[in-house]
Amino acid sequence: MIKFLQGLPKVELHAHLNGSLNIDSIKELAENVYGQQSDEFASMCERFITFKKGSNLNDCFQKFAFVHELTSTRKGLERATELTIRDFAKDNVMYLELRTTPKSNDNMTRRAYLEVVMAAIEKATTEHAITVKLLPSINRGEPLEVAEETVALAIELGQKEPELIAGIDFSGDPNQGKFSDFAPVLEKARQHGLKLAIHCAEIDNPSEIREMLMFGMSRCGHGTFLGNSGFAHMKEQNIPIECCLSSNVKTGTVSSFGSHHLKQLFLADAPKVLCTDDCGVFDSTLSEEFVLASETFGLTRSQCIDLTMEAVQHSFASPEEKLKMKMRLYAFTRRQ
Ligand code: 6MZ
Repeated sequence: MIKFLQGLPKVELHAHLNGSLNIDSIKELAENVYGQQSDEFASMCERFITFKKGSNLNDCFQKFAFVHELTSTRKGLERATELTIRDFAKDNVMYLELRTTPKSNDNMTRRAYLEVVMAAIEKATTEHAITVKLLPSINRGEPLEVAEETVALAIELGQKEPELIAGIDFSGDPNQGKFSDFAPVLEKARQHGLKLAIHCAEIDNPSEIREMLMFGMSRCGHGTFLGNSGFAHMKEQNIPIECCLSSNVKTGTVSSFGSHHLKQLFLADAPKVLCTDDCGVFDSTLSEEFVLASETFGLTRSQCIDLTMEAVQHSFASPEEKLKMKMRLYAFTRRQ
């Protein structure tokens, strides 16, 4: 089963750039770009992927600062993007939607941040058999003006490169910021044809969950606390839940793999996709997430193929790109 899942051409729809760099690539990046090679750095890498029992979302959010330092220069960001794409391609991911929060610092404006990532995606996709789309992220912990700048850039750059910029991600620490403050800027993005992937119900916040469901979205990140009525609503609206098993269990929002809501979604025949979230931080790969799901819930090969087909369907790819992915999946299935 493991070999089958590694070979399966996969679709990753929920991956944060700075959370997706795996530990070997972090070391490679640090060495290539910054000449970093100390024992202290190696022990920082170990701490980065270690989640003690009882860890929570807050522990997870503190980890991002480590990679953010390495991607705070143009060169670092460019290499990190290339390495991340290379690693997904190595895991036989044929289609990747990468999210990232544009950041400004002494080295780069938010515009430059996005331009560096876009150029790196173009380069990496000529070197690897993978299609990549970009979703600029709004970090709900940052001021509204930052979100407005991000959306304005996504609209402008998306008009120049519509095949590359597919939508907007709304993410960040769910204990920070209010969704209602960001709803108008998200609506603006939607009016301009950008799809919305919204982190919703990652924590139990019933009034915000209600607001988000009324607002609507193209895909729902996590959906952990949606409950039965929320799942029914998502099914009715054909909105898939992006399920991230290792992420949810390691951050303690779900107590065990066996109690993950992926099971409920299967039983309810509700739309769902399997994703990694931050495969670097959570020390996983998409293949490993499939292995986890198949071992925990007894998924068959054919259910894993169906799950991938669902991901193709719910991706922000064009009809032609979807057709190509389906052909690749059929070809793989015939070889089994
Ligand atoms: C919410 C998350 C997240 O944007 O710097 N991020 N937001 N929930 C999660 N579940 C664990 N995992 C990652 O990638 C890292 C950023 O993505 C968001 C956070 O804002 C984090 O700082 P980028 O590439």
